Amino acid sequence: MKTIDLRSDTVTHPTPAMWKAMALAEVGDDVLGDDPTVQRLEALAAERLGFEAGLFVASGTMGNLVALLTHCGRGDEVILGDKSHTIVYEQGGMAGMGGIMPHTLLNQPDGTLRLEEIEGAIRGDNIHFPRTRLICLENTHNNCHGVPLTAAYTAQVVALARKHGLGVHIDGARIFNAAAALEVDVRELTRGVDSVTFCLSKGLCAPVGSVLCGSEAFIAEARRNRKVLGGGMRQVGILAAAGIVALEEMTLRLDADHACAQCLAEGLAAIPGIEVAPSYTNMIYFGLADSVKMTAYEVSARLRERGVLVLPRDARNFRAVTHYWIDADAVDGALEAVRAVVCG
Ligand code: TLP
Repeated sequence: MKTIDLRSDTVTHPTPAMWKAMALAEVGDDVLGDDPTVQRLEALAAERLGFEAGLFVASGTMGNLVALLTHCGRGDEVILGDKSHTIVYEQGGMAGMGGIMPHTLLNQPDGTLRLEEIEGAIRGDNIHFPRTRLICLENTHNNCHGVPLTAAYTAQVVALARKHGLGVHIDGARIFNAAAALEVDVRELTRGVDSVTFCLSKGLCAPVGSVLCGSEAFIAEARRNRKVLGGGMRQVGILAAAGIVALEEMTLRLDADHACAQCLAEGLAAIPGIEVAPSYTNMIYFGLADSVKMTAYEVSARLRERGVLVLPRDARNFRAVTHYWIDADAVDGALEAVRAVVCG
């Protein structure tokens, strides 16, 4: 039985072109600055996103943490969304590792933070207050159904940040999905911001890694912070080689994942007992109607028996994510399994 794994785009295995690139990668000691493949990836990533420099990191979580540690000192405050990955799924690393204080604002359903609420959250110069240093956005916004944030919105946040002397960081784990969905060059979505982390190991299929991009000076400091977290890797060009393929080839095909997500969302919506939220990129959030007496955990266990993996989010709701290894047949297979389990 072939498994149809829709739990996340993080489950993607390397493509044949990546295996080949990894086998042939030229490597060196990257902590000593000697790995030509890592240097190529970092330069390519910086160029693609419109920054001076890039830093290969082990994961999206590490990229975000390194960015926050580089922007902020102990006691400084960061404004970010209450549904952001950084606040929900990164162990409070900014506080634990950096003594940085999160100031959360409500994420709107479209993934944004209200501009007036951002402005209201910025601290004045007062001996009692922490110093506001940074605003963090997430694009696409995972917990807001994978919605992309527009270039126009980002520009407004950047203008606000400039007015108050703050930095802007984007958790762009899936920023190439956002660019594909909005039909813009990814640079439109990063224009004016100080740093971006994007992931190679999600929809772009590389086995490991993310890249943090910023100015030369910012990345030099970020390199120190990566080292103290144990993220200085040696002959890591083996992994960077897959990242280069991810950037050069896999960023060009994300529309196909979004089209599959639409098919899956439409098919799910047609199944009695299933309620589907709007889907914008490669994520489908769906739930069980009251008429279904099983919990989402029971449904997902029964789907697993049929070789279909989805992520239950709570007792009534699921997430499914499309990616390179999910084609039209896999979508049909998943729909057939959901129909069989939910409708009996
Ligand atoms: N997201 C994972 C889980 O952690 C939830 C997933 O399956 O979606 N930013 C965003 C927006 C993310 O979605 C993720 C991973 C990360 C950062 C962290 O990346 P990694 O897993 O590489 O540390």
